[in-house]
Amino acid sequence: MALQASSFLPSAVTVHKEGKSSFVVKKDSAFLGISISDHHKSDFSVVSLRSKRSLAKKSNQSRGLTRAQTTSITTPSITRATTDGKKTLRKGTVVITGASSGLGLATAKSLAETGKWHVVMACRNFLKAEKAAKSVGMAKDSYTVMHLDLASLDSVRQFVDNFRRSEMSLDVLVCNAAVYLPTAKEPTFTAEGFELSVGTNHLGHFLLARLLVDDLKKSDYPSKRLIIVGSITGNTNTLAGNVPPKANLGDLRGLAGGLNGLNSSAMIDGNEFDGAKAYKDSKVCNMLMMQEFHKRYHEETGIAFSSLYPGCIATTGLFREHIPLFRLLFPPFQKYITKGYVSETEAGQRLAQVVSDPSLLKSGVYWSWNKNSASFENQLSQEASDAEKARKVWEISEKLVGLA
Ligand code: NDP
Ligand code: PMR
Repeated sequence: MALQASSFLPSAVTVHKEGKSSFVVKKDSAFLGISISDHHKSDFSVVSLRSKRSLAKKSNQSRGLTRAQTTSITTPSITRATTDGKKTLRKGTVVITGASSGLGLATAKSLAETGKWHVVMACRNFLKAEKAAKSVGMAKDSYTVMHLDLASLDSVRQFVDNFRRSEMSLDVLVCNAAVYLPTAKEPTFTAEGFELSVGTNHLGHFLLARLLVDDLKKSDYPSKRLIIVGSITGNTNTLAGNVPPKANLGDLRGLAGGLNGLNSSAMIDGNEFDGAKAYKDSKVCNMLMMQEFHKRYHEETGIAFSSLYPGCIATTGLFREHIPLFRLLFPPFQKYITKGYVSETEAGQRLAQVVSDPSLLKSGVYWSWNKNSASFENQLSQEASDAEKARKVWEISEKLVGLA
């Protein structure tokens, strides 16, 4: 039976025109968890979070949060001889953040079963990741779980140290992990005091990628890649990207202020906190950073930088914080009405393609897939392809994560 779009709209929905936005819905009771706010201008500056950071560091250490598995797997030379004397490419090593569920897990499985990849599952919950790998039947020697909590910059640095100590080569890095907090009324924060969605999805990955780009450079693998997962909902040149609250980084005053919710807003644009918007803004940052990496590093290093929209994987843990009604109706809505739905397995195959397919080696590209599941280079929205904004986000982020 076909589902009607109107059946998803709860009674609290008020549909009206306000400026450029087409409709508004009350936040807590809605299937569409949305809100709209104004843009106020004020002075801003990058705040020093050092004391907060060192406090967070001490408390993390005392709680033993930087647990990590180390491994003695070393990288063999670039080719290996087969029994018939032919030389084939050695196994590549791919690090995937958030590989304990959803897209990350499906990608890890897809790559591991080719026998051509060793997957480093960079996860905040060691046991969950280990169980997840087993549950999808990944062979024991096809993966290594290493602890990474992107909501702590100390943990990111610790992960990089542990990875380097393992002496594995880094051939591909996939920045996949994310949190989505659409029903949160108040912001929550990372160990360093950044709003959690942008802090995890953007800043944690930014530090990780900035540090690991040196390791990618050193790899002798012929097609080195750094992939940052983006999304349609961060692109306002699409229908999905026009569902309020829309992504909008504004003039970056909140980001410049440190997203701490104290002396600055928790939102990048400096406005009132909105969890759904914070996620979409973080995806814009992800797509902008991919382009800035491309600009700064591609020519010199040959690394291919790319982003993608894997399709609407409506069944993943990403929606765990959403209201039960949303979680119930979202998959059929995407399957039968928007037809944007893809299974976790299929989305995993798509991301695996971006990791290893020779035809998807172009750098600076945002990949999408059409109805026949063929990949194509997609257009980003104006904001998500704004080179000047990318440069500013990069520079502010460098300061926030302690790289500048
Ligand atoms: P899931 O919730 O299933 O996966 C997210 C992963 O991120 C989990 O493994 C989670 O770990 C991990 N994670 C969250 N916070 C942290 C942290 N602080 N440190 C380390 N890992 C963390 O969601 P999806 O698979 O759907 O999302 C994967 C990517 O796909 C995201 O980047 C998302 O934006 C993107 N995407 C998803 C779409 C969809 O329709 N689902 C559409 C477009 C893009 P844990 O298991 O411990 O919770
Ligand atoms: Mg959206 C072609 C239409 C399309 C697609 C591909 C998506 C993908 N969505 C579409 C349309 C619509 N959505 C429409 C018309 C509505 C209004 C009824 C709608 C609503 C909606 C909500 C409330 N959609 C959502 C939400 C979420 O909470 C999800 C979100 O924004 O998370 C940030 C979401 C999504 N829709 C998508 C995709 C891929 C999502 C998951 C978000 C992501 O990971 O970026």
